[in-house]
Amino acid sequence: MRTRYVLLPAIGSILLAALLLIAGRRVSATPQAPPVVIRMVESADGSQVAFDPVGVHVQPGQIVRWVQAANFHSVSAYHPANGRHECRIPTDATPWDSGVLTGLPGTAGASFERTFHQEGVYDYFCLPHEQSGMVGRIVVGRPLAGPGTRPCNYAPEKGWEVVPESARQSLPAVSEILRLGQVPCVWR
Ligand SMILES: [Cu+2]
Repeated sequence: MRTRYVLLPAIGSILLAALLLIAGRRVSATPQAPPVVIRMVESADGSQVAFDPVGVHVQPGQIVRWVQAANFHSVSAYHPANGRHECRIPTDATPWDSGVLTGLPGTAGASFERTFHQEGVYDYFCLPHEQSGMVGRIVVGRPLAGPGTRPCNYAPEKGWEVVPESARQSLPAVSEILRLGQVPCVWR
């Protein structure tokens, strides 16, 4: 009888350890979705520049990596912190700005990455080429009802920079991004 009382807690501990081990394995065995790569490209005659794909749908926690394939670009969130641009990312999300990437294609300085955790729509632009319509849109999980789902220039009273017509034309519809997963740039 005495042996049983000694053994029971021991068995319990072993079971608990086994369960934790299985749980741990399960977590580490979950395949992390690979980064989504967006190339910053230029047309053959150099007259057009774009993020390609221009629209992507990712899952919360997924990494987006931008790679400079030609010319020099930035990856800058549409947010008042970035030169008083319009807020077009989820209200509580942190804005980002890569600055103009000066690395030549193929070097470490030619890429930028960011992990998106918060669901919603994120619009961003290239600082040197916003006027040329070099903008992009990312949907993380569900689009929800944040600023990125509103029409461009939705709050003129704020005095933010006006989103140029060329940029408006380039942003793919949220519904198209959700349907296709990735929307290539129009001139490709
Ligand atoms: Cu650019």
